[in-house]
Amino acid sequence: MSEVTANTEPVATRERTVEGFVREYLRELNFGQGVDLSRASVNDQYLALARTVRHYLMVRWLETLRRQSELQAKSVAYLSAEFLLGRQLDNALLAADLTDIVEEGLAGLGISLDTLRQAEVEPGLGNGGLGRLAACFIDSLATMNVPSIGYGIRYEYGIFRQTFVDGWQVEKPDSWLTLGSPWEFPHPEMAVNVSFGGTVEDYEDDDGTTRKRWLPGWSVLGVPYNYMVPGYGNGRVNTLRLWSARATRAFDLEIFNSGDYAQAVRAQTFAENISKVLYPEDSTPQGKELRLQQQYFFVACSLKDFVDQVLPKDFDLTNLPDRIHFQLNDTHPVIAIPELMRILVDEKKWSWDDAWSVVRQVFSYTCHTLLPEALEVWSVELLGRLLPRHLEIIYRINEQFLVGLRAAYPDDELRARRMSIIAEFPERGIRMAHLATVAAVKVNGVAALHSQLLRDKVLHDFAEYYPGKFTNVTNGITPRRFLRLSNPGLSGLVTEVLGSEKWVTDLDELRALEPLAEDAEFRRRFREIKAANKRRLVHLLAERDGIVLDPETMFDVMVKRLHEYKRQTLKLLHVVSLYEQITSGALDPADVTPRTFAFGAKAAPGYRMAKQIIGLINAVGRTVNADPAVEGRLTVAFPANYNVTLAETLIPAADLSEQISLAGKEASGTGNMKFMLNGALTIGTDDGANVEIRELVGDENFFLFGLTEPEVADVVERGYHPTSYYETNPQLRHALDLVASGAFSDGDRSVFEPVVSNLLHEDRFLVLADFQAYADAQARVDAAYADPEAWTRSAIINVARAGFFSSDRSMRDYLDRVWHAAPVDPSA
Ligand code: 26W
Repeated sequence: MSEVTANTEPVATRERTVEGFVREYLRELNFGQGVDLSRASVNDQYLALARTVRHYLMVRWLETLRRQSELQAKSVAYLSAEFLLGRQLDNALLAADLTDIVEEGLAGLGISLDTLRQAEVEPGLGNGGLGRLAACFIDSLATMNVPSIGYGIRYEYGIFRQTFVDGWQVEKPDSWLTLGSPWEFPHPEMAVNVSFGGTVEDYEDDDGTTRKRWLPGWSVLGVPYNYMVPGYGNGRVNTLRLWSARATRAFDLEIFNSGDYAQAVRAQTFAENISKVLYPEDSTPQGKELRLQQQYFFVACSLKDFVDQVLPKDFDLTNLPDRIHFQLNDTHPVIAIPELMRILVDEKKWSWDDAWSVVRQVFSYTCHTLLPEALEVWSVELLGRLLPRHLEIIYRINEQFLVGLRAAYPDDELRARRMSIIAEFPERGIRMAHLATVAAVKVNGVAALHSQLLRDKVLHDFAEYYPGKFTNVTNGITPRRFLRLSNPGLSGLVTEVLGSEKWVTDLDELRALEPLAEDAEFRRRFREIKAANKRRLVHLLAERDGIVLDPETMFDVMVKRLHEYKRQTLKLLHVVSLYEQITSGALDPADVTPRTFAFGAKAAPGYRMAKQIIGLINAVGRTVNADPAVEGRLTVAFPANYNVTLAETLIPAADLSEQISLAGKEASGTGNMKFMLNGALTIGTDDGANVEIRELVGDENFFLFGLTEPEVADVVERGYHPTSYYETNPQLRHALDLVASGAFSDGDRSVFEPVVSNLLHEDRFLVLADFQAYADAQARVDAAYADPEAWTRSAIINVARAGFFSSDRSMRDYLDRVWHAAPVDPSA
């Protein structure tokens, strides 16, 4: 067979052998990467491998696309400003079932697969929970054969790389694209135009109706970059389509016409800025113009793409609700609502009412927060300047909404003002959560407690007005990445004792492990795996950060964004308190369980208190780790730049999972689920999905502490005085005094004064109120850890009952409760 004909056949069906792979790989290295093996750098080897693997998935991708356009089944479009994907190689190998072949083939060439794995720079296109959730969801949708597409932004720079200088966070750009990004498929020929600014005018159309015409001021191009989203073990490959901004041809023409070359180039840069960088703010919107540009940019690209490219040419848009559901991941894509109105009314010339009746059937909105300051409000001035037609449309939606509202609640102007899409104070602004709620088919929270609080508090008026619109879908995590790939030891054991890998797509299968909690030999193996995972982490941190840890200690881990409501300071105060007690002689070090207190957290660059807290954690670590008085007992580890890649080694190594947010503030948490699935026990408040974790494992397998949400509300209502806790609790006082004394800042009392004084005089998140309860719970942890058999039994029960937290289950819930769509038959 000649090379030419051979290449027209699907690689996947032909070359699934070690020899076949090696042939493909060398071809890619030589002809794709342009090097021969003897001269190939690790990056060359990695890029060639990635491209080879993606060839194996290509046939399935094309097949999925073909079937999708044939079937025209109801689909889901997940609109999200963030997809925090993590590394792609391992997941692609798993999905293509190629890991063994590739490992063997590479070994034969003297290449270690593991070395190539480490060469991948993770695409960090998200801040934290919300972005990682989106990545888990598209993995589940592909694995469950749900016709779906993810739409987002291809940021040139993802979440910043965190470094520490003298213990303080310093941000470095995340240039994840510089060494090449083999997983993306750019399609410049499919670019779409997106407009901004300008004015709106009235005109009369042919049949005499007065219509609106948007005369934009400027526009940019959105270039789609497609990414494969391979399902596990089902041959399906879905698409993630991320948009990159380019200057339009108009800018190029300006270069010729105006003769002002520099000005034209500046215009180009201006356009391309839109997808330049991910905003690193998590939960405090800054109201920046560029951010609104990003939001409209990706949403407008996505809707246009769906309507003009994905739908068949002759599609009757009145049938849109049977064909698609757009899921809005928080308020970031909510501008899609007026955009679809604009398309239908202005471009397709529909009546307002016809358009509204379709629009209100195709969007649903997921809220991911309970912090009032995290709900986006765009100033009318800004929105009107950038999107004048959309502002008009929003006004009209609001008018119509308020008419209905006033009819339902006559003489309740206060309610109308509370619920209006337009806020009047502190300036006129568009409340994006209200707009979303008015237009959405369903509004969901992300854990049972969170959804309850949305109904009872944050969106109470709306829940009353629209009964039936509100629902819950508890978050989930993909078992592929967060157990099967990240914890080979435990995965292997589970597969062995369950007799198959069915659990990878049906995580409830883990229930069958439960009786083995009583089996001493199983416990021994389970413990040995945890110990090996701890050694693996110790090795990684030594190499990556020069951190020296003792794998024999308890690994007590808190990893998540740095935010006051998450209360990293609570854990830190406990460390300081233990340190203070030992060094003052109040506590015999021999009575202290040897522990490694690990932190991982990025702070938003503009969040001063969060950066102070990072400085303090590092300062405490420096002092504690150097003090012989606590050697072998207390160690603080704070590796910089916590990301998905680090999580994959850190989480499987944890003994104790810290989920200690102030009750009523953490919407769900998903890290909590990852730890549970990997056999860590949780110390946590009654918050977010912790509530559901505890319900599943029982009080005896969970270290609960702290005020409950109603208690918090009560304390705040009656007036909270943190100093009273300081005055009446000597351990707490000593710990705070030690920080205030400058013990961790070379005697300089001013360095951490802002943290101490905030805790003493404000303490918005009731750290001091929960301190004693937390310390008591930690004492219970110590007692439990002292009995390894009982601890292991609890850990096994945690794993066995984690099935509920599979993102496959979350997807089933969305399909049933929100999307009213179903998987397609993979064989059809
Ligand atoms: C800058 C504006 C802004 C506002 C809110 C940016 C990002 C947000 C997100 C909603 C913050 C976020 O990631 N929330 C987290 O979402 C996770 C997934 O549902 C939950 O598990 C976390 O509890 C929640 O904090």
